[in-house]
Amino acid sequence: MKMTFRWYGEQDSIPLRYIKQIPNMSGVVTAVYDVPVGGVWELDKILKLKELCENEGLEMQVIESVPVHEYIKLGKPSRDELIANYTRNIRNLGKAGVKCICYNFMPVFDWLRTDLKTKAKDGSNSLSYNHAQLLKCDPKNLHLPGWDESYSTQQLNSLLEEYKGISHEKLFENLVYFLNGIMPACDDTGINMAIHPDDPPWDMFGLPRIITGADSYDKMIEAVPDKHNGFTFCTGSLGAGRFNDLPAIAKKYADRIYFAHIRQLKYGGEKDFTEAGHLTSAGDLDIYAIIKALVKAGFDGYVRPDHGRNIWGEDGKPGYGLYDRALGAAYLNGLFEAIEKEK
Ligand code: DNO
Repeated sequence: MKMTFRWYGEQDSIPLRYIKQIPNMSGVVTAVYDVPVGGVWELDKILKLKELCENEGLEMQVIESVPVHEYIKLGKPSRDELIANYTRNIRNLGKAGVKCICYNFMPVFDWLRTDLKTKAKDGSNSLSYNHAQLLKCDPKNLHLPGWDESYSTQQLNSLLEEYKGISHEKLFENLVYFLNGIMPACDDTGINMAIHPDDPPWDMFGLPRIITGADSYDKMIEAVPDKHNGFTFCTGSLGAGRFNDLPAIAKKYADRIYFAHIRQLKYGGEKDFTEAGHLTSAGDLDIYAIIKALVKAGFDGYVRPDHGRNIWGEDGKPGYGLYDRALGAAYLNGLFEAIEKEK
């Protein structure tokens, strides 16, 4: 495995040098942030970003994310042009030595939480999700913490309107159409596409969510068997669905898991959860069993510690501060070393 760390580009408050100082850090996971969704990432922009990383001794082999335009998810006529742009991005990223692209296919919203600073007894804070609270929100006038409010209320309303005609099946068909359009570029460049699961893995505000567990993985492989069609195995996203057996998923799909986001959850009510420190003992996911299943099944992808708490007085980007993610990386390094040596 290769240990990596998410870095939000030059606007990130965490310097690359600090990331490099975390033991065993091979590189960062980053993106071009100043091109609107659907646009083309010019090669020189990508190379500049790569140079920044390499100057600090870090690789840039994983991109998270190249976002997918809503019109591709909706299957609108302009999708062909947008898919052609996406393909150009894949080819440019390939020229820069990128090996893996993380993306998602969630309509309108990415990950959703109801609180970004849930305080624990020890004074740390973390993200949490309360289903009853979410149900009280009006999607047409949404002010959820952390949600990237990239749409005006009017744009959001018309998007929500358009999604009324999109069933789970239709959304899945549109995903397959998209994948078939980009696979030739992946075959040529060797880039692996790694879809991120829906977070949390259930429908939101009546919008369909289709990447929710093992069944979705089976469907995707069956529809697009190309080896470059693979997964970002996110323990927190899949784990929020109590129906998911994470070690079993890790074992079954290890050869298609190109990227692993490892984090911990503490369950509350039936659908509620609070994020926690990475250790198995800190929550309800058996991180040890998950890593063991990955390693034993021959997993050889990229790993990153996922959301951390804010600790030691840090007031970092929710989920993406330095300290707790660095502790997470150290813990994961230890688990991997122990399990690999025992193999
Ligand atoms: C949240 C992240 C997601 C992820 C995207 C991938 O912390 O894991 O926002 O980057 O869903 O496209």
